Amino acid sequence: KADLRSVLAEKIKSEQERLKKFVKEHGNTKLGEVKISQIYGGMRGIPALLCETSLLDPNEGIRFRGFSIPECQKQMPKAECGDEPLPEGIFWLLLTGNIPTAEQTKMVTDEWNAKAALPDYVKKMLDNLPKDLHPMSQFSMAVTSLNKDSKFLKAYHSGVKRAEFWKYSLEDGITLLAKLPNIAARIYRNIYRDGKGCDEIDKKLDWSANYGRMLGFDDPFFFELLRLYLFLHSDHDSGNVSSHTTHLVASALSDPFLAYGAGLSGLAGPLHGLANQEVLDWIGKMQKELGSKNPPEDKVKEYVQKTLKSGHVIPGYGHAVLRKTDPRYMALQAFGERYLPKYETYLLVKTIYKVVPPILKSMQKIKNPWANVDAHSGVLLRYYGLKEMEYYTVLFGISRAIGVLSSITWHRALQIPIERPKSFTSDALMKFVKGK
Ligand code: NMX
Ligand code: MLT
Repeated sequence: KADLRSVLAEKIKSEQERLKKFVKEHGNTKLGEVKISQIYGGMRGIPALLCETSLLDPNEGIRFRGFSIPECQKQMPKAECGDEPLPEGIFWLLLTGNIPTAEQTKMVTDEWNAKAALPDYVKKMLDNLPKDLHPMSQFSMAVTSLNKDSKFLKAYHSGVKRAEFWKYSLEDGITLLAKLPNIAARIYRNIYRDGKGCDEIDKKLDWSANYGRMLGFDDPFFFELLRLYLFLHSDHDSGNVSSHTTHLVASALSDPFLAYGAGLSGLAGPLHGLANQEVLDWIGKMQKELGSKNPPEDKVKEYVQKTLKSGHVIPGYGHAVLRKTDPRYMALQAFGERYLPKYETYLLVKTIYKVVPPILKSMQKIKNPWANVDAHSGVLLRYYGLKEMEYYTVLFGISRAIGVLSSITWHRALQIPIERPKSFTSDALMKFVKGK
């Protein structure tokens, strides 16, 4: 029945020794070379980051501490009447590397429930923001503002030793995760429900069910979808924009609230987390223009071609690392097949999956023609009545916090220094090439 803090402290102690030895022995081993094209190409493929929590394989997709999505679905603790992993358990897994017991997972749920309440100043700030300010801007502001009571910040200024920093970062991470559903639900109710609804935690429920309830829903199948959603988006190695931004900011020893506030701003970009909003918007426009909720394949093909011709990307398709269909897409697709197989927009998502890859494959410049997670998440939320597309990325943001806050704790435990890669001017690169 060991608790999270003591399990983690043990793991950190042994990893500190193991990794110190590893770097001492192999610190000079080369992993690759950097080409000039990579400097101009978003650093694609440059092996440069440490991420202990998950590993992304271009063909297989993500593994969380070595466990694939189906393995997590099989082995992780579930809610009483659910089949999907509890995100609280994923937090335990990402932090410690071990699959928790049901009892250990419940300890996380209980702690998050106990710490969920928002300070009055955060509530007031959210209640006074303009309703037409994007939910992601509101989300990032609320997360940033929580740094007023950061334990890490306080510890840093009171002279706590560097070796102890991770403990205070962990406390901030737990506090933040506990409060995220409350923040997110308040934003939703303020924008779409005139501020009405509950913000009280039901201590008998898990994190996802409480979030669903605070959003104003009571369907247990929707709660199950939230568990799946919040599990799937939790981590995607550390090179993606939201994780890398969070790491970069935290490497300056900014506290976890500041770091994740910045990460959320990156997640809000249309090429990253905002794509789930864009997908449903694009599908809605297609349905309107073609005059059908589930248009035939040839019409969908024409619409896709038209989108590409107008210079837009097909949202939900392609990926900087993946070279096959995202297994997160497959997990969401399996959920759709099980619970809403006849829903017309779900059927259209299936048609799009049939039509888009061959078209993108024929455009040589596109490295990955396959669907990513964002191609499927929105349609499921919509089916259960969460129809406000502009809000979708907030769910992604609640989930991604699990991974990046675990990573901050590890980076502090391993005392990874401030990130500061070298940059060049184009003239300096030309001079370098001439001198060779
Ligand atoms: N539709 C049309 N064109 C595309 C697509 C797509 N789905 N994906 C890539 N391309 C283009 C891309 O814009 C680039 O064109 P150009 O050289 O003219 O600038 C070219 O193909 C080469 O891009 P890649 O090297 O294949 O992809 P890259 O690694 O640069 O970008 C994404 C990855 C994900 C940003 C890109 O595939 C994309 O814009 N997809 C649509 C948006 C999306 O679904 N984003 C969500 C990603 C997942 N997430 O959750 O964050
Ligand atoms: C993510 O989950 O962060 C996205 O798939 C983007 C990425 O990995 O680059």
